[in-house]
Formats: sequence, C-alpha cells, structure tokens
Amino acid sequence: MPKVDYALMYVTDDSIRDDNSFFAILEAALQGGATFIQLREKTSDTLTFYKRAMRCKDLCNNYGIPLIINDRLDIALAIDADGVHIGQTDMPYVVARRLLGNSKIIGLSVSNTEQAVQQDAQSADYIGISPIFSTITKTTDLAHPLGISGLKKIREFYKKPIVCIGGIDKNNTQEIIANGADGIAVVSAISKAEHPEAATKELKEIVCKTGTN
Ligand code: TZP
Ligand code: MG
Repeated sequence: MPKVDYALMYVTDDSIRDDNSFFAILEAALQGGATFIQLREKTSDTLTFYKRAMRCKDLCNNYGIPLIINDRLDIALAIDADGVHIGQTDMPYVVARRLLGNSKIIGLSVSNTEQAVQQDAQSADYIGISPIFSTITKTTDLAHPLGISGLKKIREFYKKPIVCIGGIDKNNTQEIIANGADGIAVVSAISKAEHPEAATKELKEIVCKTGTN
C-alpha cells in the first residue's frame, strides 16, 4: 500500500470535456501540492475514461502522487491505479478488496453516522464524509450535508483517516481540519479557480497549518 498523505485530494472535474484544459488543471493541482488525486468521470464512455486514466497515471507518477479511481474497479485494475473510491451503491467493499488485493487503497463514502459504524467503513483505508456541506458540483445521489456536527460525531469513534468533501473552499477548510478531519477533497475550489495552482497551494497551507500534517 503506498503511503498516503490525505491532506488535500483534488477530485477531477468531469464537466471539463476538453482534454487540454482537464490536464492543465490536473497538472496545476499537482504543482500546487495536491497530495492525492481522484479521477472521477461520471459521463465518459469506458474508452474515454480509460484514456484519461492512463494519462492521469503518467502525470501523477511524475509527481509521485497516488491516483485513485472513482467507482470503476475495472479501470483501476486496467491502469494499475493506487486504488479506488467507492460509494454506498457501488461494488461492495469486500468484493472490491478481493479484486484489488491488499496493496491498494480503498476509500468509502459515508453520508451518516450509521454508515460510518458499519464493517465496510471500518475496513476501508479511509472514509469520505459526503457531503460535509452543500455543493452544486454533484447533483445526483447527494445526501443531506453532515456539517461540522456530523464530522465531530464520526470522529469520536472512527479511528482511520477521514476526508471531507462537498462545498469546501479556503473559507471553511480550517474549521473542517480543526474538528478532526485528516484532509479535504475538492473539485471546484481548484478546477474553477482563476489560478488553480495558487488555489491549491492556499488550501494546502490551511490544512497543514491547522492539522498535524
Ligand atoms: N461527492 C460528494 S460532494 C462532491 C462529490 C464528488 C462534489 C464536490 O465538489 P465541490 O466542487 O468541491 O463542492
Ligand atoms: Mg460512486
């Protein structure tokens, strides 16, 4: 299992269909110090997803940063990614683990305390609190935001890394880390920033200054 720094995950923005822009922003995030990349393609066909995944892997390898794939175990296996991020309605955790083996990272989204208590969450390498705040980036399958109070409740008993996602920007990052998250995962705070590299740097500084990273 690669050593993972959960401080700042850039989750790629699948609304960017132009590959030049898509990879320019990914590279800016890597330059700015993103510690972890998740490739999330909700609208691509398999071939497009696979091709993006191959290019992402090369780029992440150049920076020595782990790459995980959202939902699609087959793509993760095909490109030998560092792992997958799955949700509650994706492939069950135990099946994902059996297919990927013990050397890969498996992250699981949880949207409430009950899910965080369950065996899958306890077995996963980390959980994503999804969403922590409201967001317009994800429009389907989005639970009610857990907020800081939900994060605090889960932090009381969940011993592995917690990464929060949803509506996170430079103004609320500090509060999230101060209340027990190990890191943040963002889409638009980087992808829609005027200067994605500078935005990444700024987010990372806040996480590192606040947490124990
Ligand atoms: N899962 C829960 S919220 C979300 C995902 C993929 C979208 C987060 O996007 P943003 O722009 O950082 O709010
Ligand atoms: Mg999913």
